[in-house]
Amino acid sequence: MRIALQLARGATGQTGVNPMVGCVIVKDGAVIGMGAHLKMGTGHAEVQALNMAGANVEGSTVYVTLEPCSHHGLTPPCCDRLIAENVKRVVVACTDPNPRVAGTGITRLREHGIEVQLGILEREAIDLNEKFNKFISTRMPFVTLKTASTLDGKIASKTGDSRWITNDQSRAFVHTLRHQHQAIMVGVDTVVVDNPKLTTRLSVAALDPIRIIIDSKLRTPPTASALEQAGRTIVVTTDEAPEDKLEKLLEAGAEILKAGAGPRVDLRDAMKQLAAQEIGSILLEGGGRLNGAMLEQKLIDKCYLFYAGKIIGGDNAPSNFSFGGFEKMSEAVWLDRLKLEQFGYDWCVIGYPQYQ
Ligand code: AOF
Ligand code: ZN
Repeated sequence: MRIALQLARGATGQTGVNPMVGCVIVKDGAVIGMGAHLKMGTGHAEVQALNMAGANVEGSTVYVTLEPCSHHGLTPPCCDRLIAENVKRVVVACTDPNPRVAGTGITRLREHGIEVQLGILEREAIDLNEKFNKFISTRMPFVTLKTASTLDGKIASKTGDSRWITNDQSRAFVHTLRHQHQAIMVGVDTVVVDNPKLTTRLSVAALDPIRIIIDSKLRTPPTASALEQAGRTIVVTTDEAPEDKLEKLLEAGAEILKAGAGPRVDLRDAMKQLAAQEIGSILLEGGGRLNGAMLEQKLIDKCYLFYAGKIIGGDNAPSNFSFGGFEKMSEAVWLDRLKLEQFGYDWCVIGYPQYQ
């Protein structure tokens, strides 16, 4: 199962709204097949491993990190193939939260006399697919927030200087995060001030996320760097969006998505519409006001808060979470399953917001 999990992890960032799944087939003490689900629409892990094992598979044990599917999606059910091939035993790490599967895969295998053992390395397998798990059960994207601040929570100095707060090790890791998400989202102020490319730049081959800009008044310049990059850029605005600006952005290659009647973007509705376009994971990269609004609306699932060992001060210097705030300490959002990771002299606080 550990090898199967490792195979699954190899496809990080590649599977879109599908889960990462790995499979290892063992017979008479020897590994006869291995596989992973590499990309949406292509063979599932079990099928890849069965194809490798060939004719020799009868009576074998199949280790798979997710319950074999029982439904016809883009590919036929893995269960049927396992039954047809007469495998003896299937060891499963965790059940599939997809309502179209949800235990029916395991039941079907058992009904056909296949021995099923469930729950081996279950925690690892569930955590591996935290984005898929949320998307498939709620039809909302899994949103990961990344911020880079000074120890006093500032994301720029009082004059607006922000290059750089964190070190190059931290910034390199952010590109790994971009690769792990289907989309990257920023507020229009970040586009106007920083003019970021919003692409993934790693020393190894990586996938660029879809770019999402939250922009109620369509202040995104049609010449913005983000619009010049290959792939999709979605500008999210409201029904009040000025028509002339909208036309110019469409001409510049942007897609427009309207969420809410205005004057501000309805973020929850935006998330719903993005999920309907099969965007299941989003990396939110600020600025402070968008971070604050997303937090206030309970739309952030996971945080990576990078802190450089610096204090910059400035009453008007922007903060990593800029919103009205709560009145009482007891109302604060707290982070569950908190972890601390060091990147050179920077620290990253990782956790899952718990909303009250
Ligand atoms: C498995 N093994 O390797 C994967 C599974 O559209 P399809 O046919 O690719 O089906 C996608 C669904 O199948 C996905 O939502 C999830 O429930 C399951 N993924 N199942 O047995 C795999 N990737
Ligand atoms: Zn399957």
